[in-house]
Amino acid sequence: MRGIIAKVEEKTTIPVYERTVENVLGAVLASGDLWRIIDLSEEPLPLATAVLKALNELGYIEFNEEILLTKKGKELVEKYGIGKREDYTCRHCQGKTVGFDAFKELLKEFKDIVKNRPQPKHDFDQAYVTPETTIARITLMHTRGDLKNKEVFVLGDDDLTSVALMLSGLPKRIAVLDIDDRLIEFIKRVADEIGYSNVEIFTFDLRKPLPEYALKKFDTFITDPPETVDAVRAFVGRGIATLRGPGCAGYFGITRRESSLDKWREIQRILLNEFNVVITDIIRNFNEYVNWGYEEETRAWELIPVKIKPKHNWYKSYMFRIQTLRGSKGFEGEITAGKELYDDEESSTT
Ligand code: N4P
Repeated sequence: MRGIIAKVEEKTTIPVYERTVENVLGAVLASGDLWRIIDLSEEPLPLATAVLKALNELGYIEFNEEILLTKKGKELVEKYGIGKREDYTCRHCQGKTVGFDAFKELLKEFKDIVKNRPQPKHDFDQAYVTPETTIARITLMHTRGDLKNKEVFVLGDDDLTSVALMLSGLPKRIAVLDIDDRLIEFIKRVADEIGYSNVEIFTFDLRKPLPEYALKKFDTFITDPPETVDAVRAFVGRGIATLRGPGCAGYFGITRRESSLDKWREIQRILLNEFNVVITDIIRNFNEYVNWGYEEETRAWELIPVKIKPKHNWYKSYMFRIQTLRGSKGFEGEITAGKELYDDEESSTT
C-alpha cells in the first residue's frame, strides 16, 4: 500500500489515504467503465485518475476499452480484503429521499417548456441537472416548508429552477439572477408566456456584492456553486445574505467529483464558523448532471487514462440544506478572482 500511495503522491497534491486507493479498487471491482469507476469511487477526478495511473504503472490494472485487474491486482485486493463497491440506491426515489409522484404534472410541463433551453456554456462552468432533479428540488424544498408563500432567491440558474418554481405556483415571490444573458432572456420569456409576474429576473456577476434591495429580504435561497472555496463563499455566502434572519433556509449542491473530503471539511468549517448556520440535510447524489458536451476541452480530458466520452451521467452532487439561527450572517465582500474562481487542484470539468 505504501508504494502505491507514494506513486499517487508523485502525481497530485490532493491528500491520498489508504481509503482513497481502497475506494478506487472497490469501484474497479464493480465496473470496467472509466466514468462509472470515478462515479463509484467518489474521489475527485484528478485523484481517482492519479490512483488508476499509479495502479497501472505498478502492474495492478490494465487499460483496454475496459479497465481490468491483472493477476497481480487480484492478489492485491485479496490480500487487503477489498470488496466490490455495491450500489443499493433506492430504485423508487433514486436516492433523492422524495418521491416523483406528487409533482408528475409539473415535470411534464417543465420538460416541455425547457426543450429549447440555452445549452451549457463552458466559460461559466455550466452543466444543468436532469429535469427530474430540478423537480425533485421543488419537492424537497416544499416538504421542508421552504416554498409555500415564501420569498425565494435563485442565485445562478442554468438548471432553470426558477422556471419550475414559477410553474409550481408555491412561492409568494421569486428573484433570480445569472451572469449569462441567454438564461436571463430565456427565463424572462417563459415568465411572460405563462403570465407570471411576481418575479424579478436580472443579470448579475456574483463576484460582486449584491445590491442593497436584495439583502435580508428572502426566506429561502438555492444555488449551485463552482467548487473552489472562493466560489462557495461567493455563492452560498451571498445566498445567506439575502435571507431575512433566523429560521430561513438555503439549498446548494456540493460534489465529490471535484472536491475531496479535505475540501468538504473546509467548506463545512466556513458554513459553521464563518456563516454561523447549521446543516440540517445532506442528501447523497441528489443532483444528477447531464453531460455538458465540452468534455474534450476540459482538464478532465487530459487527465483520464483512456479517452472515452461518458455514456451515462457520472457527475452528481450532494444536496445541502442549511438553516439560519441567531447570529448567522452571510458574505457581503467583493471577490477579485478571475478564472481561478472555477479552478483549483481538485476541479477538472472546466
Ligand atoms: C459543473 C457543475 N463543468 C460541471 C461542468 N457545477 C455546475 C452547476 C450548475 N448547474 C457545479 C456542481 C456542484 N456544485
